[in-house]
Amino acid sequence: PQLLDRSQQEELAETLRQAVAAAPLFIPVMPRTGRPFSVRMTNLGQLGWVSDRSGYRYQPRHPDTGQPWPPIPEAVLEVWRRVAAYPAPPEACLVNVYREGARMGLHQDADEEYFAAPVDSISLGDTAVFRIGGQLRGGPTRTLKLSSGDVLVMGGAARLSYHGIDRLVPGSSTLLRDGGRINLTLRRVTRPAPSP
Ligand code: MD3
Ligand code: FE
Repeated sequence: PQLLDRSQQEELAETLRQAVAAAPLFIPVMPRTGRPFSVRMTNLGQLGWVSDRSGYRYQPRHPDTGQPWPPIPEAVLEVWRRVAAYPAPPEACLVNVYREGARMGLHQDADEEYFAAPVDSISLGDTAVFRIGGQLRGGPTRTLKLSSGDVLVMGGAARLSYHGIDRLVPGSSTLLRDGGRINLTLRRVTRPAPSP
């Protein structure tokens, strides 16, 4: 809880505004059906997660602009170094943008080639009701609120747990002028090269 103080949150929100200007938000769609997500996304880093009619995958370029994703900001890499307890840097930073009414259904993060590194997430803006279960679909779940400045580290057995966002708590934060929530999810996608 509250790993980032208010001024760090404000600075990060401003940095993300600049990144989103270079790598515009897009609305992912479900594979096969083409049903749109209620969350808008973009990515930072060497690899970005995308979903379209052909499937889910990581790719080095923005699907609309064809440009490489902007770099992961130093302040975000610093959070990873503080909390990940993992020697190699993240390769992917998915930026999820929620407006009131947006949600994310229960899923596993399993599109990566490598699961030994944790996934870290940073929350900004309105509080979200986050749901987490075990490694099997259909098991018991519980909810947890994620507030602006909170950082969640999912490592070890939790790395493959089912999770999602039920809803936002509208008006719960003044960080973002238009309300809503931004979540950054930091991941290793590939196995890191052995270090000396
Ligand atoms: C638990 N994002 O992008 S972040 C996602 O708030 C995603 O936007 C949510 O789930 C969001 O895939 C939740 C917290 C999170 C991230 C990764 C996890 C929880 C996790 C990986 C494994 C288990
Ligand atoms: Fe996820």
